[in-house]
Amino acid sequence: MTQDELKQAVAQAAADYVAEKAPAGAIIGVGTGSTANFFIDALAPLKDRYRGAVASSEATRKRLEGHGIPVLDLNEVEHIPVYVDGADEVDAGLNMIKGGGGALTREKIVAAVADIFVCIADGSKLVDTMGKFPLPVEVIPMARAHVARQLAKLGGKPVLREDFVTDNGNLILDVHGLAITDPKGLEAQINQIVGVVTNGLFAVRPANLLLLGTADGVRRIG
Ligand code: ABF
Repeated sequence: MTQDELKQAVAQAAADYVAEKAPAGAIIGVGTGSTANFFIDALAPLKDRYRGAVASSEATRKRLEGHGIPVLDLNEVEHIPVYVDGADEVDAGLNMIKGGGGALTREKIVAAVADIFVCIADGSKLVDTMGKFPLPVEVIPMARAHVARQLAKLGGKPVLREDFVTDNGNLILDVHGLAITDPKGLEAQINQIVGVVTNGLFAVRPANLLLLGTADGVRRIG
């Protein structure tokens, strides 16, 4: 199977899971990236069952609207039973690195509201120790150099993402060279740096379920 076929398989499994878990009329949280895009496509035929979706990025909002799925402002939504999103790396504890697509802040906000976080990924994303994928950190532009110095003190090598501005008008530092043995601790530590908006570690609120695409089918972990 190609990587896209693996992504499609987990996206369909996630749409089936949502149909099982989310009551009719529910609002679904929808993530960002190529795997999440396949999920949006799999959700489209069921769209009349749901009231709509909350999007974790402008790109996702456009794709949902392209399918005729209403997109709601999170401030008008009290309850999201399920949020489905991809990841750049995920470990056996369902901690994740996210933000390769730059949407980490909105993704973390929607994840915080959702009851269940379903991570969808092809098998290449499952790792023993996270950190090979550079950890994205969203920063307020005037704090870029300060935050970079503090991240270097933690042992990483921060690199400014070139020609990139987040949906929130901020910058991304991609931190290379971290071996993340304490994801929860590191997430909290980076959040303490003044000028950091969000970091791409999702460990304080990990996924509840991982649907992993493998050659043998979709593995459910969690
Ligand atoms: C988002 O999309 C991310 O947080 C992660 O950066 C990325 C994964 O993208 P893909 O599914 O294209 O690998 O979910």
